[in-house]
Amino acid sequence: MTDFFKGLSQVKFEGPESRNPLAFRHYNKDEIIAGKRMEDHIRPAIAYWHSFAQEGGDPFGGRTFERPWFDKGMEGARLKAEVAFAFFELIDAPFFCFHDVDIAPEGATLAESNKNVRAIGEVFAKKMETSRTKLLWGTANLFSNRRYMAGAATNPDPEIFAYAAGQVKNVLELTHELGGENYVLWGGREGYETLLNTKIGREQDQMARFLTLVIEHAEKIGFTGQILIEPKPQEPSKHQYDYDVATVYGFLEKYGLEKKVKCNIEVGHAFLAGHSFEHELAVASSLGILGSVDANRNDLQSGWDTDHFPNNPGEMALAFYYILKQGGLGKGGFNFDAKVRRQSLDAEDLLHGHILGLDTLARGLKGAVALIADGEFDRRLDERYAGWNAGLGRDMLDGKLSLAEIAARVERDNINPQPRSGRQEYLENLVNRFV
Ligand code: XUL
Ligand code: CO
Repeated sequence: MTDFFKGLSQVKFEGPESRNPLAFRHYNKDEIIAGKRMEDHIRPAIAYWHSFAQEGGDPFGGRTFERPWFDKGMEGARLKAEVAFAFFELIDAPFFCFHDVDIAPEGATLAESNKNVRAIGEVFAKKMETSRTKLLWGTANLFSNRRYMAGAATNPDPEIFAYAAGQVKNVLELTHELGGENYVLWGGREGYETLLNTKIGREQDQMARFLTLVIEHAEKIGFTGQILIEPKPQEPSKHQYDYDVATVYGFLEKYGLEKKVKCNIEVGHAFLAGHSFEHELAVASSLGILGSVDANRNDLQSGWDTDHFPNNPGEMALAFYYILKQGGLGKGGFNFDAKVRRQSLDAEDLLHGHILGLDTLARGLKGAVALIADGEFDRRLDERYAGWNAGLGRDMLDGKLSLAEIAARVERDNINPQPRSGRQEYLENLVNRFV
């Protein structure tokens, strides 16, 4: 048992009027909304790294958090697991996510590291027999250790590719054994700092080979979860190969993997790519590769991936709009890839962060459901494109007319189109009614 959360009890829904700071005001997991429990729409997950491994450091100073499991090797890792599952219960989380190095210390060799990860995996398996918290996804950290400074799969040294493969095999198998519903590959340092020492085409071939090996192994062991790539444009490498959803799709298609892999889209990463979060979701959904979400936000002034907890229900409403339109995230969910700030020292701060995130998602979800139920938003979108449903529009789209025939039609019918208002502010007002 751990007394890390001494004095704290499970966070409950108390409604918007509640003054209890350790209650949900909007997140009501069992509320049926658009035919489904709220929790089943959101499928929220706790990120092991940010909540239990993060130390509160920044480039100007080290650790601010004092956690009784820090610097204590495997004994510390066991205590950390104890604390993590106690937290899952306090916040009533249906899912969690982890990297191998978050859960267990690295050993002197791959075999030793993997053994440590497996030992904590056994602790998880035991805990999961009685906990309701399931595994949303597992992943391997192929970016922190110095061996990966020039990338993992895209490293010029094939032995590093091989080492990374050994790490991924272990975490993929553990993810499968723990019933994980997805396996995530974030590019980490798969990118480059300078072209002066980099062969882009060669590195992308390596990356595709690595991904193919992962897919093949997943199939071999009977893993039926989603394989997800998490796009990010920069940080840590100056140029990341998984820049954004469109770039990832181009990569997948080039190597024939677009039907096997989807995207895990992170709010802050979208923003760094110069996109809005909903843009990335809309693009992914239209390409059939919207798989899961990393929920957070960036500090808008810093231009850095700050991983704050989400606090913008309007942004989340537009996100949920695209998710609901494609019928949900399926096996995906909303992983809180978010950390409390370095001054947020106390155990209860972890609860405040997640309450903020969950209440924000709940408000976003409700807003999107109301927007869709109202119908005007969708109707206006349909009306804007209605010209394509019949006549000239339909014929051009169906390839029934050549360029010359279209040109002749314009002259024959004296077509002289008049611009129409895009009604942006009208639509912004419309959305505001529901968020
Ligand atoms: C890094 C990031 C990662 C991935 C998992 O920016 O988002 O935590 O989500 O490796
Ligand atoms: Co992430």
